[in-house]
Amino acid sequence: MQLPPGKKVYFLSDFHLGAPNHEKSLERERLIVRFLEEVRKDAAVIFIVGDVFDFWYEYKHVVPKGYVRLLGKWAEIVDSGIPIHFFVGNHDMWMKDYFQKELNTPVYYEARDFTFNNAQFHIAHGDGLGPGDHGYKALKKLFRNPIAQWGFGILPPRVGMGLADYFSRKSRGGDHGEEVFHGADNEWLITYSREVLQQKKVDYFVFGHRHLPIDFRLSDSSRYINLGDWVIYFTYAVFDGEQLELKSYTGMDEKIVRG
Ligand SMILES: [Mn+2]
Repeated sequence: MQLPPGKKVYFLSDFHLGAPNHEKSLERERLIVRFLEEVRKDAAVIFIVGDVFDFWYEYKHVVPKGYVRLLGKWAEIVDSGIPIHFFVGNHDMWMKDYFQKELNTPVYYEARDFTFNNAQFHIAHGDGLGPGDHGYKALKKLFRNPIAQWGFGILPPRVGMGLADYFSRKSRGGDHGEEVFHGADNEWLITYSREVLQQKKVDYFVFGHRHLPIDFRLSDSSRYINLGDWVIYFTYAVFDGEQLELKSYTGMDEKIVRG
């Protein structure tokens, strides 16, 4: 896609709405909505790169309560002609067709490549990529299994959502502590990006999941961007057709890991 002059591509991820409680989540939701309202002025496309919700499960006729401000703004933006692309995260992979039908939003479960003005983007939430983490990869397989999903779906929502709440709390280790950069050789998504680079040209790898904003130079022509989160850092990436920049909406730019 060729961007019209002055138009930009925005990327953001890891809102974890619903956590840690309704009040705190609502505060972040309002901020996200404000951000989206600002960027729609010059956005050509918006990528939402997973973990929008701390937990999401769609029943056949029922979706989780809440999040109406975000979903309303989302619909408004898409209806105005700005596409929003959604990559599911490990916290909200249990999507069915609500986002596609109600919000006219493509939903991706795997990494995907996009081209804007000759720049190649490789985008994914980032969970389960790279070496190791075999326990999680097995769990993800189970979560993606249609029979397991069906089994969960026939539980009464009170039981299902209760279970989900328990597990999503557990998977966060109780709370979102501040993450630290483990070094280029120990960051799985850097390892993964380097492997992909052996096979094809990618200018920007864009992931979420890590909850740490990272802008890391992989080679002269390739960078790994981690979008951070909207829990602590409120970070997003913006591509203006030539340059990609990682920034914090709340002025926490000095927290971005640059390497
Ligand atoms: Mn996350």
